[in-house]
Amino acid sequence: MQDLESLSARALADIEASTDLAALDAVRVAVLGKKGSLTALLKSLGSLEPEARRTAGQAINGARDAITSALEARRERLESEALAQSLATGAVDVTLPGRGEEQGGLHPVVRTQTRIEEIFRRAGFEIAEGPEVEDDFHNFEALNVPADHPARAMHDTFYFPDGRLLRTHTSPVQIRAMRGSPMPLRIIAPGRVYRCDSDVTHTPMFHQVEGLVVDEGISFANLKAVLRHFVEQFFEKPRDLRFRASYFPFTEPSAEVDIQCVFCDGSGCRVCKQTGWLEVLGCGMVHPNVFRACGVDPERWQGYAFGMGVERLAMLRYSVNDLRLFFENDLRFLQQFNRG
Ligand code: 2U9
Repeated sequence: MQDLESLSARALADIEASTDLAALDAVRVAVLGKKGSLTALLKSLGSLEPEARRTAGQAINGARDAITSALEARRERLESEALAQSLATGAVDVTLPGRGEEQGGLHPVVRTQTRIEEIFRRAGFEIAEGPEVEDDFHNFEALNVPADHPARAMHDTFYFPDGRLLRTHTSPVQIRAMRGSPMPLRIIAPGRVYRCDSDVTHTPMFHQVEGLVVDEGISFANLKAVLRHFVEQFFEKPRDLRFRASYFPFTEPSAEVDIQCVFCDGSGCRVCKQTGWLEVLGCGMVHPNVFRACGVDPERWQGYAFGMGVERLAMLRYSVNDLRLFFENDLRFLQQFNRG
């Protein structure tokens, strides 16, 4: 009985002295656990006479109830203290101003591509898309690029082991459109193209917008009018255009198009290398062999086509002097295109 009194007095004192839930639980285990001090007393009852066992048993049970309710009361107290403290330290001042959010923006190349698309859409063109993984027929054969043409060499084209390839221009989109829909046709084909080429002015992936118009009685004059309109819209001022004879396998005749320099208006500057002209486009009349490869009668239908590099136009529009800036994704560069 003496043991019981001192044991329960110590237990109650330890409970009161516990300052956190872990310490309190340690007290519970030390007293009421399987190997606890009170449990040991209960086990020792077996050696007593029945009368003494009953009296001692009642006393021990009474002590256990007192300790259990003391544990429970202390636990509630500690829990409410912990809650109060976490509310006090973790309080959120809802009246503080927010941290603000950075708004994302479109990449300058995408902005330029969309700008080009919109100009042609307003002029009555539809936007056509196609796969970036192409086959030899749509990327070369149907475009009158003979098997021994330098553009087919391994160093220009990314080939897959099965003979397919990454399109080197968006022209296969127009081939698919000509083969898949009735004439007339007035489409532009924007998108990524790939060439096995990488230096200061070339990246293995870049963006093109190509255009194709097929109708009866189409002439080079229609091509010139559309390109003049496009250049004026894109640079927001009328520009002189210069057509230099050139060669593409898929157009005949073909031309490269220069515009009056947008920085010096033609008087000569660093950007136009003192020539007064900037090369921005290639174009021509669709070659009869291309029509034939698409099952379109070249006696009845005529067409013009053109192509432009989106990165090149973005550089001119935004005065960017290094192509590689578009591909480094440095936020300090990119954020300049999304202010205001
Ligand atoms: C079909 C028939 C003809 C597309 C054309 C160009 C001229 C051209 C270059 C400009 C700079 C590519 O981005 S660039 O490297 N493109 O000069 N592209 S005519 O001619 C076609 C296309 C499809 C069925």
